[in-house]
Amino acid sequence: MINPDYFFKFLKKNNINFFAGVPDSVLKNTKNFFSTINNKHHIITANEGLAVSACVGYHLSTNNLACAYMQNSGLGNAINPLISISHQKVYSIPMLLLIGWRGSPGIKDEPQHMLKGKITPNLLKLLGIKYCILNKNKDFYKLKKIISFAKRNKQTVACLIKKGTFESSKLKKKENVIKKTFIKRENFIEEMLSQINIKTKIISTTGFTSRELNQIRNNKKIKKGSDFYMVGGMGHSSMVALGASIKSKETLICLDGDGSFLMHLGAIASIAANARSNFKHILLNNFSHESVGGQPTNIEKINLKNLVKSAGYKKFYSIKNINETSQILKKFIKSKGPSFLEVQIKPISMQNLKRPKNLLTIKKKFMKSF
Ligand SMILES: Cc1ncc(C[n+]2csc(CCOP(=O)(O)OP(=O)(O)O)c2C)c(N)n1
Repeated sequence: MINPDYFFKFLKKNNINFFAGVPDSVLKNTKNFFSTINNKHHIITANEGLAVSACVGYHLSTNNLACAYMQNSGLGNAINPLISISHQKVYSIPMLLLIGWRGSPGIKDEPQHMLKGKITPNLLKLLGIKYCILNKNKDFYKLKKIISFAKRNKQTVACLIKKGTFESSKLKKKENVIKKTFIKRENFIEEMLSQINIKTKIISTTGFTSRELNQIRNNKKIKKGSDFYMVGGMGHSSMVALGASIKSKETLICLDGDGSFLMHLGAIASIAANARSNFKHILLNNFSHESVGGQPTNIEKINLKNLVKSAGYKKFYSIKNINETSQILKKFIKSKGPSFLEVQIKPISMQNLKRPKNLLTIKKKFMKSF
């Protein structure tokens, strides 16, 4: 195992002092370090492409090498700036990618990670990005070598980290001041399932939301409505919901998370311009990336009502307390959409959460419901 505090000391010694990225469960033990440095040295970005861009800009103004961190599923989001801005055949910008390697060969993982895990090294090769795998302390010399290569040749390089590589940090985490919230996601989901119509379709986002929806449905044997769990494709559930709502007469609910919502925020313009009255967007807002460690999403300062109303959503609702949940939810479900409901939830999830299994069966059942 590798001590993450030592890892960052090593990067500092190599003059890497600026970080931008999207949190990831494999890199979760880096969060104490990031919580201790200020925002001149660290930016949590909405998606991984934006992390690469921030590192490009940092290099332009300092001539220093920065580090963009991400899960390998986010490498897809990063490909455009990696090819079209920083690549050696374009602007040749040196940078270190720190990549959490879900689905790495030989390690059991979820279906949505297995293929990306397998092709990650080949993707890097195709992108012309030299990489090393950091497994044990002995591997630091490889990291040193590729960082020197990056500096010398003005190229992007990558360091792959497998699940379980980083041990706990000894640094004291600086707590983020996250807004006080009162509703548990599981309680809201239960209330929602009790209020929906039998034909309602729910498309739920990546992380704990889909897992809780699936678990509550199974535990309570709720047959009303049909679910499509977006176990991967973070940030895409609202557009999948829009696509599914266009030809349907039934209510379509997108159950989104704040990190996912921000990842492809541009979707709200397409939704507002194209969605019909059956489109209902729920944002389960815990102000954090709870599923991967609770890092802040930076959504706090956004006035969500102004944001979605100015985009063109017809209605906006907000639930902040348990005792107003049932009534506001009723109004929201009845409303003529596209409508938006923000539910401020606690960053606490159900115990012993399982994962949706048999994805093809889930898809088949969902398609049959139309
Ligand atoms: C493209 C991509 N980047 C990063 C991740 C890792 N990831 C999984 S869940 C998650 C957090 C999602 O945050 P949010 O939507 O607010 O939901 P919460 O976890 O708070 O319920 C992240 C970053 C991913 N799955 N895909």
